[in-house]
This record gives sequence, structure tokens and C-alpha cells, in this order.
Amino acid sequence: MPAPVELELFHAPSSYYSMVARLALVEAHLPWISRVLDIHLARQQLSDAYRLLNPGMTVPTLRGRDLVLTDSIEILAFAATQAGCLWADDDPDLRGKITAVVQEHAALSIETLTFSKLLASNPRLVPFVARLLRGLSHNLERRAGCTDRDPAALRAKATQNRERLQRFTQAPAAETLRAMRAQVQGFLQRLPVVAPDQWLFGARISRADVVLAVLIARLVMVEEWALVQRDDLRQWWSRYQRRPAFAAAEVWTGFRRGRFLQALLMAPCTPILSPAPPAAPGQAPPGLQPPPD
Ligand SMILES: N[C@@H](CCC(=O)N[C@@H](CS)C(=O)NCC(=O)O)C(=O)O
Repeated sequence: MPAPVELELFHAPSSYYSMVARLALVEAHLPWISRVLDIHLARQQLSDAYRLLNPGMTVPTLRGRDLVLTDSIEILAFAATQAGCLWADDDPDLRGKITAVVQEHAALSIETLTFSKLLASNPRLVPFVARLLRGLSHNLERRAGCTDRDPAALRAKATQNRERLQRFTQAPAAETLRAMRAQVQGFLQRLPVVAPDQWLFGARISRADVVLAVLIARLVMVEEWALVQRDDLRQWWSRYQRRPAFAAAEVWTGFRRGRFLQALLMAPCTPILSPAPPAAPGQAPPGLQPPPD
């Protein structure tokens, strides 16, 4: 077993890709310090302090000694390496097949699935979401215009939010949802057949099991569990939920209002230490959260 390293995970309890990271770390038996961000109201992912850590302004981010990983796929790969022989990824004959599943999963837009379901079920939310995303893009453009701290990243984020707006509103949500269902079903159909009492690639779990667990949890949460039609996958899911890691990693199968609100309250205290140089004598030390531009 490799020596434990001190890891900090910047994440949001309700965030899908944070769940992938949490489950990966727990399954790999890697201890980590939780750094909760509020990505909804305070939008700490857009703060200058966090931008220094993750210029893409998304969660999760994993930070350790000489390590900053800003994407859940990278965190998953890191966990697989650390897990060594605990995971099937250790087998060179399986690694390519596992990577193919992980890449296919990464090509699914979970956000589009979640939002199209929400908006198809509540069409009255469409103008609200559109206004929110338009305002967000506008603010990011404005910030980019009055800062010299990586304005290009802020513009890229504004563009990402405009693209979200287009994706969520260019077609009726029900139509987008149908297309997303077909994509998810295709992904599930192409997974290997799972033998009873086994995981996707045999007796040991793998990166593919981690992403599948979070995907199915999301399908349950948005009431799209019916997309899981294969019996072997349904049985796999009942077994997976019984793994201690599943509960420990807080993989949501339903909206947890209390946990969501708790995170909003806790998040302002999260230290996001910027790697700014130490203050000169007589000056105030660098703040934990630099003031917004
Ligand atoms: N490819 C990234 C995507 C991460 C991502 O989109 N995270 C969402 C939460 S699930 C986020 O941070 N959204 C906030 C934002 O984009 O402002 C990953 O896998 O880590």
C-alpha cells in the first residue's frame, strides 16, 4: 500500500462529478480533507482564489503535495493508480476496456440530462434558468473586462454558460430529454455483461464501476431508473449500493435538502488558500478569499 498523502478535495455535495471523485477516493481507501464549495448561490468556483487552483472553475479539484487535479477523470485515474491491486485497472489486459467505458461515460452530458428532465417536468422554470445563465455570462464578461487575472478563462466560462443556455433552450426540453435517454441507453447497452456477484470487469471494481454507480444514482434521482433495463445491471446496482463506500462517499439517489442547505452555510468558511507570495513585512497576510474584482 502506498504511503498516505494529505489530500484536499474541493467539491460540492450535490455535484455529479464531485460524487465521482468522492466515490473514487473512498473506494481507493484514500483519506481526504473535505473542502465544500457553494457552486449555486455564492458560486465560489468563480472566485479568484479558486480560479488559481482550477482555471476551468468547476468542481471537483483534488489538491495534494505536488498535485492539483482539476477533472473527475483525472481524479479517478489517480485513485486507480493508488488503489493498485484493489482495482481491476491493475490488470493491463483490462485497462484499455475500462478506459473505453470511462471515456464513453465522459461523452454523456449529465447536465443536459438533469436539466432537460427538470425543464420537461417544470416548463415554467425555462425563463428563470435562461435569465440565470444569461446574467451569469454577462457578469463573467464584465469581470473579464476589468481584470488582468486570466480574463481569457472568464470569457471561456461566459461562453460555456451561453452554450448551456442554448443546449437547454434551443429545442423543447422533452425533445432534448428523449435524445439524452437514447444516449444513456446506448451507453448502458454497450457495457459488458456482468456475471452474478461480480463487478463490471470481474471480481474487483474498476473506474468503470465508479462512474456507473454515480450514473445510475443520478438516473434514480431524476426518476429515469427505467432506462436501466438489463437484469444483470439492475442486480449489479443492488450489490453496488451495499458497498460501504457508496454510503461513505455520499452518492445521492435523491435530492438531500438538508445536506444541500448545510453545504451553503458551511461553504463560506472553506479555506481556498491561493498560492500567492507571502505578504511583505508590515502588510496584511494574503486573505483566504481575495475580494472579487
Ligand atoms: N469535466 C469536469 C466537469 C466538472 C463539472 O462540470 N462540474 C460542475 C458540477 S457537477 C460544476 O463545477 N459546475 C459549476 C460551473 O460550471 O460553474 C469533471 O469531470 O470534473
